[in-house]
Amino acid sequence: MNSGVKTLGQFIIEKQADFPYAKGELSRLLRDIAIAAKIVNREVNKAGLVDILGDLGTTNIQGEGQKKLDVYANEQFISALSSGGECCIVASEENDDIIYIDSAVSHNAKYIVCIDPLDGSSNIDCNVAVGTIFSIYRRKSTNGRAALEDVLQKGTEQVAAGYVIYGSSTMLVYTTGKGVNGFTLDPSIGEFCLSHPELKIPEDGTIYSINEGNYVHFPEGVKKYIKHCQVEDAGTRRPYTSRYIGSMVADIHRNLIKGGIYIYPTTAASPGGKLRLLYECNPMAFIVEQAGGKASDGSSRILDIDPVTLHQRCPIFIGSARMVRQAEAFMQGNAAAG
Ligand code: P6P
Repeated sequence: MNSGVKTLGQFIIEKQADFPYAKGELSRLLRDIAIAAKIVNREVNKAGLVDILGDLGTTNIQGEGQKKLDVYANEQFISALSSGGECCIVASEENDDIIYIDSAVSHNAKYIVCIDPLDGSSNIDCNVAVGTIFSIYRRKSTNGRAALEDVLQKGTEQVAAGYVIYGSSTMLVYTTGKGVNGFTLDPSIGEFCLSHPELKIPEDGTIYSINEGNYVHFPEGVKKYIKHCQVEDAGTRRPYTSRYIGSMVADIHRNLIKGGIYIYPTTAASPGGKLRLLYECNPMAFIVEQAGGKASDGSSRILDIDPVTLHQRCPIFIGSARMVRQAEAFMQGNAAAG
């Protein structure tokens, strides 16, 4: 291996010094997640060649049809977290209730993992990028079995968060609260290698990501913000670019690299927003804030929302700080188009 290449494992060990109180548990937990991501990546990459495409004929608590790969990915992450021994509870988009990891090695594990094992999976059958999103908390309770109260913590309490994007290449991007780093999977050695050190999102951008098919039912502020994005002033300003993949991880990852905003507001079908707070909005908000961006529900910081239920949803405006502030101004009626 090229001596200049740093693997995820080497990086995690190097950064362990950032957490003097940690005895390596978080490092091992991150490595467990990376192992499962490599296994899921192998199946995602050969989807279409094996009988793993398409629907399973079941629905999850969200009422969404489960894809075979959704369930496969969920099983892989739960298995890796169970055998790794550092996690005591998993909260997954694919499971109605929290999953207690009661294996012998995990009985006094102190970490909670909230996960969307395969986000955007409706895109799998048409070969569009999909992702895994994870959020890690330390349990609050100090004795006995961890419980739902240990899971329902504010986003500000996260000790780590990350995503895997299974796209033209497979990347793992994560933060432990000390910046954001991106690792690209090198299939020739089966390792995630540091490729995007200290990722920072541009302060401003000209890409907006939103499903405009829901325009009629958008809040007025969102409609005005979209018109603001489309304004063309001869000589001074070109219209923004609209990019919407239908896979949150892919849209937010592109905006992280190039600058931009991703918005999933309230809609007729999702009056409380579509994206889930614990395993989609909070982890992506932690990452984007750590990269210098902003994430709100249109008025309040995502990370400050007090969770009440496991699968609760919220509207989300996330990306370049100036764009999110502008969208919030429209939502609060304090901005004019143009
Ligand atoms: P719509 C995928 O189901 C997802 O949770 C996000 O990844 C994506 O951005 C959004 O929902 C797409 O939703 O309603 O635009 O198809």
